Amino acid sequence: MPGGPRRPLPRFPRDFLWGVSTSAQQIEGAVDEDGRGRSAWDAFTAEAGRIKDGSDARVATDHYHRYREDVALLKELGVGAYRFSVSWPRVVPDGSGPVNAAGLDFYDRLVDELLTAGVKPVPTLFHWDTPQRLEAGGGWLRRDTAERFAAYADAVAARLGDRVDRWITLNEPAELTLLGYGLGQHAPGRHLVFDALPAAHHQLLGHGLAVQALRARGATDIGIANSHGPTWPASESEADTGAADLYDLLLNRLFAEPVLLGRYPDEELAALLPGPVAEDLKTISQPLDWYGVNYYQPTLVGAPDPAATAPTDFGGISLPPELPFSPREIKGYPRTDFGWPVVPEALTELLLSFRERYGASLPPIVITENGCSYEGIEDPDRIAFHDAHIRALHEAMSAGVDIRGYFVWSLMDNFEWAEGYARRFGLVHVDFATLTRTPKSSYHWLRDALRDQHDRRDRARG
Ligand code: GBH
Repeated sequence: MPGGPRRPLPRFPRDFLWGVSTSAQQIEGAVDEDGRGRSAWDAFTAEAGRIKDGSDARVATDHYHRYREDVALLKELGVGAYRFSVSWPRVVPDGSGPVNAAGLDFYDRLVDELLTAGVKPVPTLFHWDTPQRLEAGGGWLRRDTAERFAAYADAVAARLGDRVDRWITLNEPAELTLLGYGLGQHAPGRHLVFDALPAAHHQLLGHGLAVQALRARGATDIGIANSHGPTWPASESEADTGAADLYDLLLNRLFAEPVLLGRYPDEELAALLPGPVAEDLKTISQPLDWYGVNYYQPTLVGAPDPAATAPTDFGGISLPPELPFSPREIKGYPRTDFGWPVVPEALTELLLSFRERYGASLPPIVITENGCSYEGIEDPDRIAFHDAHIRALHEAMSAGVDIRGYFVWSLMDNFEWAEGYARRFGLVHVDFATLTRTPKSSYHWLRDALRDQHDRRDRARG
């Protein structure tokens, strides 16, 4: 496909929302400016050996100072929406207590700049940057963090709610629970394995309380961004299908079902969770206006090797041998530079399975992230990746799944968490020495594809 002529994308509905995504900790930099408090990631990156290239996010892409240039790139790209995240410690430096007006000023300027450019702002209230003050006291392992999160959500909505109508509460609570509290690969670097589960419940509770806070401020268009992918059993054996079911339960159903169905997928598991869980589930399951899915790849899962004693590397993540499942390499598909398999048809499979699993309880879906890491400003593989995934999504729509938007991760290369700056997911290249932005071929491809959607629509209207 790279290099050759490309078939035009299928036609999408007029109001289908095309966008790109970023997150505060990954792009903003300016971590000490205008009264921002420290985040758990600031603390984590300061610990030796946590980040593969030894880097930190003190400057990142310097978006805090260069947001005008970045909004100009969004405008030229022609996307209808921009998903960014608000930094909790920038707005409430200690996580609770006084609101930092200067921190809110930044998002105020950003939102105005976006609206002037004709791009819809879609803020995410939390993308993993817990205020360090709260983290030091236990972070999401504590119930009151959920209440503090809702108070922060209220402060953001009070300031931006006159111009923002679409909100996202949380980004991928599954990843923060697993990687941050379970396996210690992300901030806060805790290695609690199954004792990390309270962090999942408290994030979900925080989501529900934030929905209430946003609605009380008049918001009418609220979703969550959960990470999901199909789980494939390594074989038909009982051991492998059992391990795959457990993986699916922990990474997919544990986060979808409380939100969509108002229950946990497993009673034994629910019994491990702290607090008045049944009561909390009512808060967690308030109807959403849409459901955000971050999709990257399917996972092939088998039973653990009983002889294994050393951790195994899996897509950059080190998995301890004591886990009751073991992800396996998916063969027969191309891979990104990160080593992740490229399986667009698994996106169709995922979307169809969501409709099957959740039926009438499923609100319209928005793909809030999909992306890949490749080197280079000439990036035909990234073009092929998005082209194929957009077609896969369209296929699910043709089969009747209600999907309302597609957001590319990411607008620009950025701080890729434990990988540092080594993995590049951007449509725009960032030279981290000079902070120069250069649109990649994929940026031009998406711009042309979006123009083509508009042109065909205009022609159709005659
Ligand atoms: C997202 O998480 C984050 O929201 C975003 O901040 C981040 O920058 C972006 O993705 C890119 O990483 O070994 O082949 O099974 C992504 C969640 C979970 C996706 C682990 C990849 C493992 C790949 N990721 N998964 S594989």
